[in-house]
Amino acid sequence: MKRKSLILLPAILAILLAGCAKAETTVKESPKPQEKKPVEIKNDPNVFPIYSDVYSGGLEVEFSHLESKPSAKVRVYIWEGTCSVKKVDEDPFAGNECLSIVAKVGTWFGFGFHKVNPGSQNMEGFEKGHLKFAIKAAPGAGDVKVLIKHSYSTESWLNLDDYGFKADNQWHQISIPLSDFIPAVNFKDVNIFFGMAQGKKFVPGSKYWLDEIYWTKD
Ligand SMILES: [Ca+2]
Repeated sequence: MKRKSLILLPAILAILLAGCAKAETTVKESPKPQEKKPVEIKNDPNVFPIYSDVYSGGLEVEFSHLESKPSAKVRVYIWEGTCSVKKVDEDPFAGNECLSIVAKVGTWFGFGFHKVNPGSQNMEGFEKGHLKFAIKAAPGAGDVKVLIKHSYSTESWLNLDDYGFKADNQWHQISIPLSDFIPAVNFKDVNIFFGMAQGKKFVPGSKYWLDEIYWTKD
């Protein structure tokens, strides 16, 4: 009798282990309910928010395709209708909302936060600072580059590959020294605070999310 039990033991263990393994693979997280959390608004003289629902102290922004704010000092333009830009509340990097960007079919896409009324801003004091933002990209999305436009018509672009961009469906906080932009930014006369376009490779339908875009003094 004892001998029979010993022979059966490995078989029983195998069945138990198989049961455990199966249980692990079928576990699913239940979806979290969407709820608006109160956001503690921060104010930091070293942070100039371009798009944020966490930091105050920025300029009024109008998304020209979504709303009309005649008093706005910054206007988001979608260049030649090449993408959609929407405010969404799913999985923001911080606060309660972020931007969802989807490239349309075509050969390129881009959009930017343009200074308006008037079309120029003196940003002296940010020479040693950073352009900071969080970006998430769906797997398969093309790479992207970012723009600061200054001196009325000078465009300084930087490809994000060197700054931690990955199309892996995860948020990545990017921090670019403002002194890295070439040609060097003329801080007295900034016309576009932040622009984004496809980098080396355009993939129609690429999906991106952006959140918490700031210029910082440090
Ligand atoms: Ca946010």
